[in-house]
Amino acid sequence: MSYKRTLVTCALPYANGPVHIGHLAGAYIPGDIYVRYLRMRGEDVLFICGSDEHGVPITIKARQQGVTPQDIVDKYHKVMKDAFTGLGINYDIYSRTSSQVHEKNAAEFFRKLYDQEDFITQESEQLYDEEAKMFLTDRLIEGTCPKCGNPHAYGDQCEKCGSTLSPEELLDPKSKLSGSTPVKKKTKHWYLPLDKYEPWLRDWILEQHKEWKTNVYGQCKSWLDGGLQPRAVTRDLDWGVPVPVDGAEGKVLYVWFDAPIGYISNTKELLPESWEKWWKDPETRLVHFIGKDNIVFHCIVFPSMLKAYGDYILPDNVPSNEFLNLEGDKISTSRNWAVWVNEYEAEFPGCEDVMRYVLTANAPETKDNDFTWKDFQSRNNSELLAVFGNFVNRAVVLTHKYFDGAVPQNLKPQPIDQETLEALKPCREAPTSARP
Ligand code: B3M
Ligand code: ZN
Repeated sequence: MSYKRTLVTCALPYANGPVHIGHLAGAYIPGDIYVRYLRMRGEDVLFICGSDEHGVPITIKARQQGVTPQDIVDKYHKVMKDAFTGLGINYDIYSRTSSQVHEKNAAEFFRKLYDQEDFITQESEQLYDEEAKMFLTDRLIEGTCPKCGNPHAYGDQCEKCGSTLSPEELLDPKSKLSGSTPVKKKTKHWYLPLDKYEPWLRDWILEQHKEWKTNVYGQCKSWLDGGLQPRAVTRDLDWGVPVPVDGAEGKVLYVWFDAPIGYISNTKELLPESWEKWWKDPETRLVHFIGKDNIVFHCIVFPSMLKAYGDYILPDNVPSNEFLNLEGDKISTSRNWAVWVNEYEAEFPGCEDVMRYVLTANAPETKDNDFTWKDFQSRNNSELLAVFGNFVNRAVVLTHKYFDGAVPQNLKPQPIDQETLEALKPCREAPTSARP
């Protein structure tokens, strides 16, 4: 398949904290390198990102700080946007999912699937906090993990042993809002029946995309082999895109339903007239750069949504890195164990490329890697300064000393020069796609 243009997205970071080096190494620097490469080749490329401003963690943070969710996202949207700019990552647009364009677009997307009867509804009993008078989403419930005994497991996942959980499985569940023991209460939600898409997904991913990275392909295969279940796309919450149908008061779109639509909304905001060619023309190549915890949403859930909608293209590739640890320990926002990009930029002004270099040289491409300041220091001192800096310095000094500061014609090529020039010849003649 030959393509006319490439649409590159980087995962929309949650606006509940600044961006850290793990985010950079996982998705943002690889995405930016790829886009720089395409731009250098003169290809038609669009680079889309933005803040993901919905979801429960933002409401929790707002509650903790006694401010509104809007205050939180306003603050971190700016912090993240500036951090990316400081690092030389130039998105064509860095917007936000609280934008009007997005609210309208996400609601319209839901409405179309609703009208086409692509959703099913289910009434279920969910945990309710009688003190806070709120249904508790998975992340608002904390309890003991039944698999490993971690007392701080969330209603959807245990971060210690990595198990996927449901709130009912937690031992001794407590509401994170009030600390009270939640009770069960009935509520109705809309679900995307992923099981219906399973045969199609199996063919599309497992047969047609064997070239995807091993970690991405492997995760998809294990989800598919485990059997897909209908997934709720709405939540009982007052922060998010309101569900645009009757009988859905007090409900919003689930953040993982609206966030990927944000890629489309941001394209629409930037190019109100011509956005469709980037999303609906099969000659557009769509590539999502993400972290490995986002694989299922980008490879299984979002493609199913796009397929259901009808006329969207699907991602051609979804490159995802593994995790970067910090000094041997998992990076954690809640434990404040991270190198925050905004702080790094403030403390090491002008050294943005050093961080880019270290995170690229040490990229967790096939396995989790470790970032240490010792390694940062030695890569800076020995690789960038001693090897690269010295090479550039010598070349410049000697050019000044012997050739009046102008690059000389290579009048007497040595055998090594000849060999190099010969080796380069076929590259020049080959079509660009075959170049190394
Ligand atoms: N905000 C998760 C994350 O920042 C989520 C990505 C959304 S991409 C559409 O890792
Ligand atoms: Zn556990």
